[in-house]
Amino acid sequence: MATLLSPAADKPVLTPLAAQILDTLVHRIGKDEKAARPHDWLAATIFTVRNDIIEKWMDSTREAHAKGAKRVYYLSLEFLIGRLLRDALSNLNQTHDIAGALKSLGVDLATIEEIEPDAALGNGGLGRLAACFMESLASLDLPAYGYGIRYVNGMFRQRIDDGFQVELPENWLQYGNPWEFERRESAYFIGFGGEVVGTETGHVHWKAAEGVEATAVDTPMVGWRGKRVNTLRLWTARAFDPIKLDQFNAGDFEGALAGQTRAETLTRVLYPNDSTAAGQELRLRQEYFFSSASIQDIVRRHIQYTGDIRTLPDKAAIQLNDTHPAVAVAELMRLLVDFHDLGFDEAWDITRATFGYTNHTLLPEALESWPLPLFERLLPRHMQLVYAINAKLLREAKAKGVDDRAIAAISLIAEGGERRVRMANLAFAGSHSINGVAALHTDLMKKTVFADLHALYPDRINNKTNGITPRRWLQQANPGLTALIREAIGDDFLDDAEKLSALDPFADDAGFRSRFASVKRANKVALAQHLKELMGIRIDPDAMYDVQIKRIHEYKRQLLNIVETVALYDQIRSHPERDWVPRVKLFGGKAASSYHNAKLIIKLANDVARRINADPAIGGLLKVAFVPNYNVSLAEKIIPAADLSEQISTAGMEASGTGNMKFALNGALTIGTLDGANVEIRDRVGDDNIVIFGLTADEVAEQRARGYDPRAAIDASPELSQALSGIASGVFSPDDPDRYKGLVGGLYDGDWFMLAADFDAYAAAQRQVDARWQNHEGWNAAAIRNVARVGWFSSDRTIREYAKDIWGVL
Ligand code: B1H
Repeated sequence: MATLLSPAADKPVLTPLAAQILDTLVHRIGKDEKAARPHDWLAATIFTVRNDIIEKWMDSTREAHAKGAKRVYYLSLEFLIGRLLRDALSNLNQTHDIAGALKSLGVDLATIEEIEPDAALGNGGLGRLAACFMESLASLDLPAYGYGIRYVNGMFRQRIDDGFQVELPENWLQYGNPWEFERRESAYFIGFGGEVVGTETGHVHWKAAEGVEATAVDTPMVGWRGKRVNTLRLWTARAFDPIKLDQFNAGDFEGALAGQTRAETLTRVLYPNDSTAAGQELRLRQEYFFSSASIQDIVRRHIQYTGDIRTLPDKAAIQLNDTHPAVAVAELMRLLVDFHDLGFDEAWDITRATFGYTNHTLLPEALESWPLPLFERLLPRHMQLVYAINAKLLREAKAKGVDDRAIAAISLIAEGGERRVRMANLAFAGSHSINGVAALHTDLMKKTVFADLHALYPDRINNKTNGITPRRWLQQANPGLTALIREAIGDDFLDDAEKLSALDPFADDAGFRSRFASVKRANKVALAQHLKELMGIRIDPDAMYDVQIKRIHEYKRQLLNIVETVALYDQIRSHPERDWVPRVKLFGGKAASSYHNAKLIIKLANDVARRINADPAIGGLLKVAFVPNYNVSLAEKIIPAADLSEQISTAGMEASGTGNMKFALNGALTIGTLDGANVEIRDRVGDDNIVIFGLTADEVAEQRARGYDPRAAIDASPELSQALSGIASGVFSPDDPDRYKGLVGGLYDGDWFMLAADFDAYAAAQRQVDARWQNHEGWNAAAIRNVARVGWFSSDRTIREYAKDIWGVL
């Protein structure tokens, strides 16, 4: 090392930080400067930054312990983290120093940041929300743990082959993961199957037939300004007795390793469904595996700190991220009753005081329920407890005069047909707080899925409108805009996003508008460059960037956007003399591998893009692109460059949406329905700064009840009829003219998502968007007002509300 630090004639002296990175490269990675590849530099940089983080991490843990603080536990089957290096550097205010140190070593920080793999342990909004929450919990200095699964293969990588989605495994751990710490000492036995037996003491005991070991793997979660570092604890499965020595010695290598393989299967892969319950046995095993490990860990920590299980609700708040961890309710009951000798009623009070449950969807196909025989076979003791909980619940309801219909709706067991365990009802019954994720969604929860439970427990349902972390989604993703805002209003907004409101008057300042427009344009140029490299497409930064990026789902209505694109294409061809606004339509998103229509919609977007982009008659007025492999890192590039944000779900179906918030914060205007958090975005930015169209949730419900006739709606709209018949007749799929017959036929036959009902309103709204775009000053003023007025959608605000109203930690 001494030679490296000494001023050689041709080498500048290294700063201590640069020397540290180099030392890490040599002694941890085992490479010298010459042999080091970008991944080696990335690892060396992360290991170096980590040292600082570890110290803050230990401080945070010690402090919470010393204070006897109540801890928040966020249980989630998904954490869609993305990359961590830029986030950690930015939150620690080390970006400048590390960039400088690397530069002196001939390494470009941005280049190595770009090769860090995304931790994509989630599907979409639900998983990303969990990641934003982890960041905000640390930023607000709240002691908290995230609990989940360390999937070896997270979200699949999407390739587009000839317009079709192909799913490939994403091996995010292939170069190792310098952020994680395996904790072999924190390991728990997780049982499955077997039977429940009585003991001499009158207790019952679950004798599991098989078991795996859950081992903790910890990742530090750094808060803003490095205030606090919390733990994301992900469980990995290993065979309890990895190599059975006797079998091994007898030469049965395969048999000896079979248990290991079976155990590892548990944490191998994330189910790639968004908004649909998977229903397979492996999924229930995953759910129980991570719920049990987490609850055992929480109870162990509590006993270690206090020695008294009865005070658990004073020291632990456990939040269930949807029903995926709902079996944790039964698991805590099992530990309290079977291992801590509490009576059932006392255990139930403790359980309910400890848990909160967040509902994220009303879609019937997403509401988890498990066939009773499967649940009983895998978790016989939990089945008994579910029955006991149900008996208590239904007795309470009966005593309050609830009628038989409502009793059936409240029951944890769905009768009629195959009997099933209803996880949402279990989560509701086992929690003192049940929250929705946007005002409209919470309102609909009370009126629909939980109507009867709500009538019985009217104080439990509450709203917590989602939020996003402004560190990742403004400061890090959009440094240009961040710098401009700092110049205008100072730094207060960096610590409190609601202070962005000070930017409001700048919408009337022509000089500021012009600088704002320059920042947006620079972001568009950068995106154009990226997409050229990524997919060979050329897009004009002076065109309007009109973006719909999110999971592909019929209720999100990418099809409405594509069909309108086709209609616009027809219009431009018929009326080339009109003053059309040049548009680039960007689509991105993954379809669940088994979701046929979603995959067909991807192919249609690609078919439409190919045809339109190759048509010289369009003269560059319209460009369409489907960006492959949409993920968190791509979102960070696309959102700052967007002009128009497409949030066009059928009203009543998108619980909240969070992409809508990210776009508005980056100065895109929203075209959207009155769905999810769009409603609250409109309330804050004002009617003049958003384009709202279409049926309301009430009107959707009304039309469906009345018997909605899509054929009539289609026939009434010449534009829609023409676009649909073009698509159905193979104009965009000459190689397979019938490809979209079924998809279009489905609209005529049912159109559950009300595409036809909303089409004309949507097309008209798009022409209104065009008109607004023609007035550049007006557009930029509205965009600035969006930035200034959506600070409330910071996840800091959301977490503060959870902390006060649900967890009792603020
Ligand atoms: C949301 C899901 C979801 N809601 C089942 N529900 C899943 C359901 O693998 N599964 O079985 C996975 C995910 N995800 C989303 O949550 C909502 O659709 C969004 O509107 C909302 O913004 C987001 C965060 O609350």
